[in-house]
Amino acid sequence: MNLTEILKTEYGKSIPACTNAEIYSALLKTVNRLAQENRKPNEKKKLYYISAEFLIGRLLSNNLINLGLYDEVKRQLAEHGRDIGEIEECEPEPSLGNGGLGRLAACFLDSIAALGLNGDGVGLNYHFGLFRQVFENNAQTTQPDPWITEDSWLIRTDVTYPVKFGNMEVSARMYDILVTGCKNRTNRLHLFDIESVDESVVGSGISFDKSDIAKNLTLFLYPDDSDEDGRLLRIYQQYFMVSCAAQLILDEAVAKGCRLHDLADYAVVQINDTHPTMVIPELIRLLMERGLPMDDAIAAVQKTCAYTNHTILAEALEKWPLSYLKKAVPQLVPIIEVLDRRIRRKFDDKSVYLIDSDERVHMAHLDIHCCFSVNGVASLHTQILKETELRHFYEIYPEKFNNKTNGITFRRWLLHCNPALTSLITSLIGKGFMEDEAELKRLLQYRSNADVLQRLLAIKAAKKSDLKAYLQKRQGICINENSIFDIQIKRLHEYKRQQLNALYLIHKYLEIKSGKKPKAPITAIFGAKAAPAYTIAQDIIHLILCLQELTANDPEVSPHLNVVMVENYNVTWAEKLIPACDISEQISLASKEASGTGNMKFMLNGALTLGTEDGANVEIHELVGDENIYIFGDSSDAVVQRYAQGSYNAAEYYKKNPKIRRAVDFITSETMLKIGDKERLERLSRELTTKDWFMTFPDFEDYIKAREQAYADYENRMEWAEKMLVNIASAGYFSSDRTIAEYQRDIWQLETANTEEDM
Ligand code: 26Q
Repeated sequence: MNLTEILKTEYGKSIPACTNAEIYSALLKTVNRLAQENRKPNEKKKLYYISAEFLIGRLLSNNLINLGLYDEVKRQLAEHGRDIGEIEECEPEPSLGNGGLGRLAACFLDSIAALGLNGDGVGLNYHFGLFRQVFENNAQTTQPDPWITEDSWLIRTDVTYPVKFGNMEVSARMYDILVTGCKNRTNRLHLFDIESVDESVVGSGISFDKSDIAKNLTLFLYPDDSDEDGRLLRIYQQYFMVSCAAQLILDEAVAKGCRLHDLADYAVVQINDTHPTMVIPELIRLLMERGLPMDDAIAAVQKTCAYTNHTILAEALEKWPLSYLKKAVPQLVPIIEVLDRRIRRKFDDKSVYLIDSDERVHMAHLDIHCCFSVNGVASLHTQILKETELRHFYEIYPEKFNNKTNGITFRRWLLHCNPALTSLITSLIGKGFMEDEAELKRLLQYRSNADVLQRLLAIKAAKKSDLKAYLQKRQGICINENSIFDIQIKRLHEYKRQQLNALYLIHKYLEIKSGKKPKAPITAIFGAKAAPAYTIAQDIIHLILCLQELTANDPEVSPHLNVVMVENYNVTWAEKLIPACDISEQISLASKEASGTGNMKFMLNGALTLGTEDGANVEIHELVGDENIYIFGDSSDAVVQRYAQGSYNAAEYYKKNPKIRRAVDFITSETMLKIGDKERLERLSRELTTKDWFMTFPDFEDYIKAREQAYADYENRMEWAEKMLVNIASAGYFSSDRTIAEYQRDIWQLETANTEEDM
């Protein structure tokens, strides 16, 4: 590829004469042209990965890497004094996801294409994404986050479908984003939109007329823990998405000669959490409309659909009032009722019915009965599903349950975000690990090689100084690059326990004020968006922002401890934060985090995990061993038991433990009330002392101990570097290429050129 030539044709200008935006635009067009020229194999069977979220991040560099052009483009730019990093900054990041589940879907698309599998994503084209987070007066405010600019990766197709609701019909159009694989293969992410969408119905912030579905359907992605009036709209969105998906699936299958009975030979549908569940009754309905008897339609769909569960939090399992479904999608209700009646006849157990006694439809139940595969996303998570949460279903369908431990794409989370580390690894063990991630283990031979360990530390130090510069530029915040970078970045949720981290920081602040200074200075960094209607989550953000102000302005404290919260945390931020991290905070209440995937990205980039035995932390622990991770807190068994007995009493811990009391009392101290909002701080303090539903108090002392141990170990730089190396070397298992190979082997069974050799 010759950039000079491309720019000459496009603008009649040389590289130095073009603006960053012009270069970005030309590269985008070139990448899309090359990707479209790639092989378009039309294998018989195809995977449809349906998801309400695809948190794809910026695409330029990722696509250049996948097409094998990145180094070349970077070199040509550099020859003319241009920096590819600055070109990247022109790209707006689409915020088409809340967090882990959406990012997982994006990593999976990357790996599906990389492994040469015939699989496309199906989702929605939210014009304003989730929301853009802006801090004002130490609180989160929300703005629309438009990302569809003139130079967009979206390609308008001529595929359109009608979608009928109870009271109206809309017209859908399909837009595509190309998904580049590394072996000359291009898959697609299909994002459906309504033709009648109207961006002008958005008022101030992210408020808009929720009733005018034909205009607002694809404006915003709903935050988890959504408010009541958004819930009906969420059903409209879900049905719109799956009706388009179902029509696409049937059209493509029929075009390849499918007889409807044999749908499963042409399509496999992966249902990403319960959000796309209505694809099941919709496919049944459409098959019947095309002439299949109901029994045959149900049988065909059952052989086609597979379901992934991403949560054990009861409150996050979707249950839609039947009355909502009757209003929005009346055509599905008779089908759901028939399925429910059959289940009632077959099983004498209320806990597995589709429709409960309050007339609510349990979407997960519909998935488990009507899919041929049900999987959890980490080994502990799958075990908890089998033994507790979905026990009754596991007894009925043991053969359906399987585990697929999550993974991350190394192309974005190592090659792209940490080129220096990538080239160190390559210089030591070659490029083989890019194809076979297990080869990373070969790094272990260098665990006592002082030169290698020094280079590892130097790369980390360089990434820390890059982050310092970026934070200065973006937020005008100055951090000390010689401090320990201790980072917690993820959606804000009580079960993830950002409040536990904050309590530690208060504890540390109070120690410093009383003269006990830490050996090395500490920079505690947070990044998190919170659902606007989730009050306590907003209060926790407020607490963190107050601590940021407090530590920054106290000359006695700031040389030793700083708290920083990045604004509008997203994939782009993650790419800067993760390579710079020393300590990765993975401190959810054991049993609550299904897997976590940030934990894997940190590990791969040489951060050490400070975490509970939860989600994939358990597997990280097994892989690196006790010496190379900091594990604390109650086990998931103990937690499950404590919930079952209803025996937890936060007030008692508060009363009996002076460390807890001092830290909690500080939240509503004079010092804090001078900075923060009384109502917010008091509500948060009350929540902790009277409820503490996610049990921060029982883990507090152990957490302090583990964190102090990590900070003490950090002092011995060579031993620390060895721990870093062991983490990197052990991260191969968490490649999403491995995860996708398992989905392919156990669930999808798509034909590949050389199926035997691949596995
Ligand atoms: C539901 C109903 C109404 C509105 C919103 C929602 C909703 C939206 C998003 C419910 C859940 C989500 C997102 C869940 C999620 O991100 N789960 C995470 O999935 C990751 C990938 O498997 C895991 O690693 C995380 O542990 C899990 O929390």
